[in-house]
Amino acid sequence: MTEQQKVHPVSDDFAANAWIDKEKYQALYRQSVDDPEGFWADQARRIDWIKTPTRIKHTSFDSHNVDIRWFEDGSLNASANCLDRHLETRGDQTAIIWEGDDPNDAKHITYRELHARTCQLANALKELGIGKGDVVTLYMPMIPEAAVAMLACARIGAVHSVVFGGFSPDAVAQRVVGAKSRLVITADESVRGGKHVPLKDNVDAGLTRPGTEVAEKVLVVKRTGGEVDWKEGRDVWYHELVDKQSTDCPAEEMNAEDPLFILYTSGSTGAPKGLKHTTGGYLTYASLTHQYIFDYQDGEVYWCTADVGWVTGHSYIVYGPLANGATTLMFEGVPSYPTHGRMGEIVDKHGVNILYTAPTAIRALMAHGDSVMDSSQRDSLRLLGSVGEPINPEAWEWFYRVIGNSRCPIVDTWWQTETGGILISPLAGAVDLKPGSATLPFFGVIPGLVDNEGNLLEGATEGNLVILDSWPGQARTIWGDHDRFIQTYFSTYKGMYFTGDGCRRDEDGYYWITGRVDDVLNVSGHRMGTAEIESSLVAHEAVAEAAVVGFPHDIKGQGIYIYVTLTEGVESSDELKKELTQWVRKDIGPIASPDVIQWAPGLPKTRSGKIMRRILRKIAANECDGLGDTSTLADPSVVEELIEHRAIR
Ligand code: 6R9
Repeated sequence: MTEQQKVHPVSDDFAANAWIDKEKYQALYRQSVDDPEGFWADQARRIDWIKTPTRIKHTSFDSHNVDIRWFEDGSLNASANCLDRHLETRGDQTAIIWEGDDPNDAKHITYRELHARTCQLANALKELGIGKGDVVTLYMPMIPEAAVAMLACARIGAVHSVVFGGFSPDAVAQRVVGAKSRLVITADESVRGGKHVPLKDNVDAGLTRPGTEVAEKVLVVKRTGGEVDWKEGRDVWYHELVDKQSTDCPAEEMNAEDPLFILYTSGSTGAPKGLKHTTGGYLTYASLTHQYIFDYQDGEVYWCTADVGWVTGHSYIVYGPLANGATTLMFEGVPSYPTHGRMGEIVDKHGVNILYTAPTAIRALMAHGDSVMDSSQRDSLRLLGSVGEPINPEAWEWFYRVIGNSRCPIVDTWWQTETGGILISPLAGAVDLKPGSATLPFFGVIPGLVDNEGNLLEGATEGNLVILDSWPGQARTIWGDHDRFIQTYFSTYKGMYFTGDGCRRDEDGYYWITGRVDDVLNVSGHRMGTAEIESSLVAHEAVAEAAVVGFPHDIKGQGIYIYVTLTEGVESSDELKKELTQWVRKDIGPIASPDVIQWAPGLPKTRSGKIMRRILRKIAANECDGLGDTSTLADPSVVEELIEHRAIR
């Protein structure tokens, strides 16, 4: 039997205690698609509403008028749902376990403390003049203050826009300008793998760019005590302003469709786009998926290894778990520090029951052999999860056997920044697992596969993954650019949400995501647009033209392969390669570091001047035999030249 055919059936023991078993899954899924209004009206009761919604679903994917509203006459506050409503029943329970980069650094924060700290920051934000509808940019380490900042914004109706702490000053600037953000919250430095990253310096550098004057204040958490420059009148120490505030702050009443946050993500063209998520539908969906997909049981310790800078951190470190009164673990560091056994050691130290991580992390550990897990037992684990990119069956089996001691089901969860929460995933008590498949849709989700003309395909087949109707967690628009939202997601295939992913469906109706079919790369689970990297490169004076493609990479999933045509008169050299590598790292961030740069005297183009990426992808993957039809090329000899000088790995 090949790995792909292997099935791990639902364990009876697991199903007996799970929230959802086979029967319940079938019945609820049916109801969710036959009667979405009734289903979601029921599910919305998990949330504390100030005004209970009566209008449940008002959604249209019509490309002339994309309009998505859920629970639109309801009102609530997300922070009150994550904090206040737990105070009576679980005020003294740990809400956040914080594990520092240094293994000797850890903290437990109860719901009562988290509530108090959130109120204090919320009051401080008000003192800084921030109120309902204002956008606050967070550029923070993985410290509890990051969650506090998100919740404090939500409490007063401000909209947070989190920028991943690994991004560059320019990325911060771009997002501050794009969202007209009035305040930036950051820290002096972050600490990862023993190294310090100068977050405040990066903010300072970013805020020299034109248009960033909108950011009137910068609130700075003292994390390391490292030296920082100070701009009087603009910069404020977090502890000086926040510690003196009252621990009481009423939660603002928000309409269900008021924005909760913006999160920027990469697409196939142009600059990153800020997806807008709203309050009622997002929170309902994050909370429901967290409970059922991770089968979260009261009192368990749950750990998602993502960063709050990504959507996974929003939905499954902060909002989903806290809305459910869970104990959520937040890890500041990296899984390889101080040793490769760290992940397992954290599981033992805090008695983690549910571990949600990424294939790239699993493959990195796997490369060190089974013995990397010798320093831990991991007996507390009950369920494992994977997210961010397709998980290859070998990595799946290793995750299952070595990390999970062959005891724990794995949920391979497919979703996107745009979807707000998980759309395709097994429920471990209900769905037999096939390594490498995200299996079946969650409640209310109707996936479809279409050919390139947009015809819906039936049965076992392969095609482009679309979603046929709305779900409450869906992004409502691109901040400030609804036309781009429609153009990007609803015009390729009329009347359907296009995910950008390719997918196969097997004879059991299981979905197997095959990866992006657009010009988006997925490097170590991080999304990146080839266009972003290209526009960074051509801004360098030595570069006349650049084309970026992905290639298969053992650990990262995809690596970044760059073809560069130099400006007339510029000599190629290894130094120049290093310089271009640094250029991109500085411009976008270290996650965009090129793996391979190849000098290209010319790029393969059609007669109309379009770069034929298909050919560049093949050459990068060392698949030079099956290049397919090159007859439409303006100059086919370019291809020979590129093959001859390709970077052999
Ligand atoms: C949550 C998140 C979204 C893209 C998505 C797809 C890939 C995510 C996956 C997966 C296969 C999975 N992706 N989960 N591919 N199997 N379980 O990662 O959001 O950063 O927006 O990336 O990631 O290609 O389109 P985001």
